[in-house]
Amino acid sequence: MFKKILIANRGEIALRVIRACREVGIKAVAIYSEADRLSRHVEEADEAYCVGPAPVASSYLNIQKILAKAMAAHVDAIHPGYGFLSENGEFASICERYGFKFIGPKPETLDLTGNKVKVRKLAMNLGLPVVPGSSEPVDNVEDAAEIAREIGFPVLIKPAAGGGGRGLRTVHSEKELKAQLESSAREAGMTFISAGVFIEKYLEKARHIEVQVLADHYGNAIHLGERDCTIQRRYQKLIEESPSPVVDENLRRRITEAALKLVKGINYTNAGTVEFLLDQEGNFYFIEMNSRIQVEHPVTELVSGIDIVKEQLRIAAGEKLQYSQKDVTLDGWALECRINAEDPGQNFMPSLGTITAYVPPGGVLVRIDDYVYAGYNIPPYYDSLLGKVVVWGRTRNEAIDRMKAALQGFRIEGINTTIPFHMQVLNHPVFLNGNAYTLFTEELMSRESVTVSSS
Ligand code: MV4
Repeated sequence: MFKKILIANRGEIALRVIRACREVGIKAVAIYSEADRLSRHVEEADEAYCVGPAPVASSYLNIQKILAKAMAAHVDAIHPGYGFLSENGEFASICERYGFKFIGPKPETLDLTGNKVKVRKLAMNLGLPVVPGSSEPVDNVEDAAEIAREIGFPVLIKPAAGGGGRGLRTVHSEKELKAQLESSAREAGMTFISAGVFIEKYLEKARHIEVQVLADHYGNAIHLGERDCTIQRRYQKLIEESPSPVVDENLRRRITEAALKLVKGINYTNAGTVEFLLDQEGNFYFIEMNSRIQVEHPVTELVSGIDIVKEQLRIAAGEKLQYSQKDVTLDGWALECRINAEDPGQNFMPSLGTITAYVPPGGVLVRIDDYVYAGYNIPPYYDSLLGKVVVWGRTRNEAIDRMKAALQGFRIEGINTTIPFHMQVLNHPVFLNGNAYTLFTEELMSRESVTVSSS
């Protein structure tokens, strides 16, 4: 096992990785930007190094600086967390070239899964169901129109290298196609379409179901069941749960089998997530693979009892998976609510400033993954996630009641958070009945206004 690793991240995930390191007996080295000197990940790490000014390009994305600190600290490996450099194949390969294990998949795997057209084609060839659409990148309006006519409108334009919903465009008729192709390419950072987009049938009222996997360097791959991440707003997940209220034993067997087929087909190693859409007829379709630890990993940890970050460390250190599929038992129900510094009453606008009071809830089977404290000033440079409340219940209803009680007891003053939004969803019949779908959040927010209170 490693003796010392560097965590190339900040916020709650940096703390999460530090905790896993402590448990395994690894020394944890933090990096931080000038805006993060007072962050808890800096205080909790065994050592910490400043990597530059607040903007991410000068700090958390500054490969030169990060590697210089890794060398200075004599670490064995680098954990990238999520976001930032976590799925950057070039970073992974530079780490290895400098003699640091990258705690993630091989660089070639990152290059493959980072290209949604390539991974879609590979999934198709492996026999996974994919959403009807283009099997090659589309670089002109004529080809786009032909595909769209074939699969029927509405269609969704997706950038091959996109992420976080960037550049996604729904198109309802042929006359919108040209403008939306150009607008998608522009938002994805391309000056023209340049073979960087593809087209899928737009599945209305779909659910987002993803399968957590673990795969070692000896050909062993297992799944830890599914997560349901249907409650999103503008492609930002807000509530996640495991299991999914709409997945039965039969569907779980088929969707996890498909996920493992892809994992084995691409010789994946590391923890990973295979994303699917589930339509209202119960058909599932592969959409993409995330080759990193994800924000919502705790719901899977609570139903499986497996520490996914610890498994990442073991896999990267060259250990064999300690569990076979039959050793994995999924028990009960877990629910996660993301606490963002945003104002749901103001279209989820970022809420900046100083947190004047901060008392997170505790209680039976309530887990808080956070990084802020009373007096903490939220910098404007990074994402708005302050932390996550994750609960376990024997049943979905017990988990929901536990979550509501926990959120009621969460005291955050000085800024606005997504807590009032969560309370509204947790009381909404569509969520309670397990009937949420793609646009549920947007529709909910336009129909009913969220009453904002600061507790
Ligand atoms: C889709 C889709 C409908 N049809 N693809 C969401 C995140 C990003 N990875 C892709 N996403 C979607 N892709 C096709 N062909 C709808 C979404 C989607 C979504 C899906 C399930 C639940 C909530 C959602 C919110 C926004 C977009």
